[in-house]
Amino acid sequence: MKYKILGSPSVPDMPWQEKPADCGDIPIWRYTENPIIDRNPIPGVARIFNSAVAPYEDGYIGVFRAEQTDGIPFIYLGRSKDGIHWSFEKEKICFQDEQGNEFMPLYAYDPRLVRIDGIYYLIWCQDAYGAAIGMARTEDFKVFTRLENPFLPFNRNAVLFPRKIGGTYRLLSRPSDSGHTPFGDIYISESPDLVYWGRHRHVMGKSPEWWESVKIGGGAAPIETSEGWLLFYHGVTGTCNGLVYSIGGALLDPEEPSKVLARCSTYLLTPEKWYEERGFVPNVCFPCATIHDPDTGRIAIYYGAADSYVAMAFTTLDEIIDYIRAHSVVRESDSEIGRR
Ligand code: BMA
Repeated sequence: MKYKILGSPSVPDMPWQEKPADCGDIPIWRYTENPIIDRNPIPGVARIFNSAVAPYEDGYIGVFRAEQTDGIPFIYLGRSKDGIHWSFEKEKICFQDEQGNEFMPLYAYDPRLVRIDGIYYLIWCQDAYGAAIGMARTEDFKVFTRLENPFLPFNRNAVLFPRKIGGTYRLLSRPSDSGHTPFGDIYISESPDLVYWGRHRHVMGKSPEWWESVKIGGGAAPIETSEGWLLFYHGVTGTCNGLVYSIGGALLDPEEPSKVLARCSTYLLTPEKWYEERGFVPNVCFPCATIHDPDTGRIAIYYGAADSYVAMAFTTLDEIIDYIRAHSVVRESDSEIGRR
């Protein structure tokens, strides 16, 4: 292995398939049994997609965007022995506030899950008189304590870094509008305590590359590597038939992650398979999590497909970093500190 994954525990039994011979130039290959979560997975839930997982105890745990049969999304907890076959709790996660009172958002979608210093944090999109970021912590996946919303509306696609950098928590987000948002760049904010957020910086914007020319948004929690923070994100293009969501990749500066070190000018994965092209919202690949193993450099990417399914794809750290660098175009708005 040329490069190293830092700060993450070993995951010796992580889900994995070797790269097929016919995978072509692109260094990401899909799991052959995709999608891993099919329609109508639990009574009262029509679709699960855009969801996040993490190693936990002797298996895996996850927080899942579950679109109920009334059309409203909430977050459900799921458990798996192998990271591929999941069983779900029958009821959506019920949060409590810091005083112990029950808290249920009006809706909740696109959750991310990250462990910092032994505590798991959930970050998602919810209503705060407009689409905004919700946040909660849990230590045991039984009690979920809702924290203050980090930002004012409108904002979506929040992704927390898995450790403090320079003594502060860091959160990527995508300021947006109240609808389907025809614009959007990724920003980063800092907090000493996960309550007060500031020092907002621009990280990277939509680009002149056509596949990400409408908007971009954070995806999986960044992976700390010897080469910088590896970020899988989504990039969106517009067509006469609607938006198309692809997966992109970038490397951010280890100590000042508002600076982009490398950014792949081409997509890493774009809708091509039936479960990506056909569904409730066609042509969506929306990454929300990775499982990665420092001992082997293996990375499994979990992504929502067509707002209908969860799918997986694989890569290795060496392959993905070499590919991102070989195809990197970093523009001035990516490489400066992002403060105007
Ligand atoms: C975005 C979010 C995602 C969704 C995508 C495509 O705005 O709502 O949850 O996957 O649109 O519909």
